[in-house]
Amino acid sequence: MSMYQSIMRVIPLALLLFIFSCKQSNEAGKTATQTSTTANPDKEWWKEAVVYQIYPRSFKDSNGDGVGDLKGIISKLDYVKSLGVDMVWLNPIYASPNKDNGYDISDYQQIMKEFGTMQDFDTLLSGFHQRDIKVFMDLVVNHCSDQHEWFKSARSSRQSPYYNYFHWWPAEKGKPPYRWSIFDEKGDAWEYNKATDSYYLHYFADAQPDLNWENPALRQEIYKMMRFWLDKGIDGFRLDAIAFCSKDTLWPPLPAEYDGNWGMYYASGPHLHEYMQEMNREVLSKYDVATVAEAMGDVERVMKFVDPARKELDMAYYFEAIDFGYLPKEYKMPDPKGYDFVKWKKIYEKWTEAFAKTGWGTIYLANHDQPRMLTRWGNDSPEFRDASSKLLQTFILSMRGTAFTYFGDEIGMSNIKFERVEDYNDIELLTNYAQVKAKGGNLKRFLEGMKISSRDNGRTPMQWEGEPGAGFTTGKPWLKINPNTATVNVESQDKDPNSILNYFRKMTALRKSRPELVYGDWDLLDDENPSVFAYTRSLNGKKLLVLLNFKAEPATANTGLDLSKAKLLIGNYETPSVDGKLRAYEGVILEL
Ligand code: TEU
Ligand code: CA
Repeated sequence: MSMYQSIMRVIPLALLLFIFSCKQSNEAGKTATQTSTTANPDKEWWKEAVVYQIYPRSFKDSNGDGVGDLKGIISKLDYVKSLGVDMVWLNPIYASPNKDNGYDISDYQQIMKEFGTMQDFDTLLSGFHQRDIKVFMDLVVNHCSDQHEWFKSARSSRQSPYYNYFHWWPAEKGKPPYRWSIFDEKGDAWEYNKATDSYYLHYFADAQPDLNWENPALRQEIYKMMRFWLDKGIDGFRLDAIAFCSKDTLWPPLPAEYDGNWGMYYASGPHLHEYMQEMNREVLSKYDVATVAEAMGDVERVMKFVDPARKELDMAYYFEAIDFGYLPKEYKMPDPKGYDFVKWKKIYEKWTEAFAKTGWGTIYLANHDQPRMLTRWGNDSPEFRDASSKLLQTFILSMRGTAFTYFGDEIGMSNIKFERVEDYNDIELLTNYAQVKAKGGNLKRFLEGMKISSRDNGRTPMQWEGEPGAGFTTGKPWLKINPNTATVNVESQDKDPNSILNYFRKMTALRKSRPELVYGDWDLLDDENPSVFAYTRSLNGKKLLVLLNFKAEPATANTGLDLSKAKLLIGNYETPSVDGKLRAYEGVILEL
């Protein structure tokens, strides 16, 4: 059959489906008006997708050098498929000196040597596609590496054609106006460069010079590079730190109103959204792909990226919930009193309602910048590892927004909790450690806090098997493996029908089979309950009730709903509760 013939066969079917789905969503519209979050979004594959994030350095090492690689991922394609996920987000795999593990790119069109070759990449991409799994790449274009050819040339002379690919402050004008840096020991985002007698800007480490988006030639280079990957057939991008890309190049003094919250100022660049619209017009709109923005900022700022009328990006992830519960003005220091659960729920309520009106959000409890979700939001003691891991999965996969799962969370991996600073690799941790040290601060207290919050907790290698190399490597792993791999690993959980892993698989299947969990209205119930997160998901006259006890003591959900005829869809205990009385970390989804 020719391409033309097969298209002609598919069109009538597609039309029928289209008419049917319009009818359905009209009906959805009718029920939706009864509730506060009027959810009647257009259907899109990326709204329905369950995303699995792979940190390639830590997933699977194929050649014994202790570093995960593309061939390693290729050997686990069937495993990824078995999870029931639809999309994979790969952290950066481009050439990089790895000052920030791939977030410092020296060549956007080459694969990092340790990870493999472009041929490996092509095999990986087609392997995922054969299994109906889409692939998102990380697009890191707020900055590159100081080893990128552009920067090497730029820093050699003010006459370099690449000089204006970066931001410079000429030394003859004196010291540059203060800019805060996230990964700089002195906290200073300007670094002096002798050959040009000028300072370059780096919001992150000095090895990560910021690219000058105000320069149209630079933007065209980026678009060209994006087309290179899109033409290979990738399915979308996660846009790293994208909110920071536009800068006010008059470099006014940092506005006092943002004191201590410079990130919010950085996320307010004057031409940010013009650039997003240009990128959409010139690149993204020409492909059937989706995007997710790492969007710093408040609701108003974040919505601008995803309001479909603006034609920018598709989904955003926000930070307010994930950064909750730390002491103010300190780097990720957990509040010893714990976090205010009722307030945390209200943060989700605020964002979920905002995304019900405009655009589309994401739900995640961990990623490569976060500790393990089990330790931070659940309970990693042996007694509660199982129940609380399953509880958190139930949460992610029943909230409204595209669900993101971080590799290893499907088996309940937990923080490694390093004792010594020498065990850490992460530039963010090492920078903050140096800052505390320089100020004569309490290093012991700092390291205690980091056992809960540091990024390396989420970067230890995947636990495939019980033996010391965890089935991850036959060599010395680049970051220590959590010794609990002896009991927490894929091999043993795969065989156990009641394992965390198999619960995850049931949960992804449930999300697929119940459109309420994707498109349904979301309503928070029993708002002030200090233990239970309770909400409904309703669509087309059907209503699901999700009850999640986030605490180690039993708790009762007072939703006011009649549960007498409730039907159990899933629960994380062997005999799940159907009456609203929940055991420690118990979670259930009921159909009303
Ligand atoms: O993170 C952006 C960012 O602003 C980080 O400061 C992040 O919020 C922080 O690490 C949380 O602890 C992105 C990437 O996700 C991160 O891995 C990179 O290090 C960073 O950009 C620089 O590229
Ligand atoms: Ca390797």
